[in-house]
Amino acid sequence: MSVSEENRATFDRFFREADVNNDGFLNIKELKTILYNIGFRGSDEEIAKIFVDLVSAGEDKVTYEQFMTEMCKIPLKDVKDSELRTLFRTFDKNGDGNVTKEELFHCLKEKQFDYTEEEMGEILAKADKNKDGKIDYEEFLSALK
Ligand SMILES: [Ca+2]
Ligand SMILES: [Ca+2]
Ligand SMILES: [Ca+2]
Repeated sequence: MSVSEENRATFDRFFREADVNNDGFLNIKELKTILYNIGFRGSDEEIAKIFVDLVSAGEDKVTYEQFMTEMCKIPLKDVKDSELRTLFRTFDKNGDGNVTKEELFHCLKEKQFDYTEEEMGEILAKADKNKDGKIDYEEFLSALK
């Protein structure tokens, strides 16, 4: 199993964003940031376990290649449904069950994703399968897969 091109681009972005000290490696704190970004809400112990799985024996940081190879083992679709719902709700500000363009833009900006208006439009268009201009929960789920 390999990371699809699309996921690779996403994880590449996550990696660069999470690598706050810019040394090209991820320490456990930086890994935690990534996992939170993809909606993982595990305990510190769970994160520590993932971290240990990722690093080579005796190392205390994750390389870019390890990260890319291993990320496919934490598929987004396996993140628990309740956690995805929580993530969905952070986008759906007014709680009506749909994420509008404005809500999506607002949330991505809030999360400091450096998307241009055009890129965000593309994300929305891609996720919005029934073309009603909004993302419902089902569309949200399939967009993450
Ligand atoms: Ca780092
Ligand atoms: Ca809404
Ligand atoms: Ca829709």
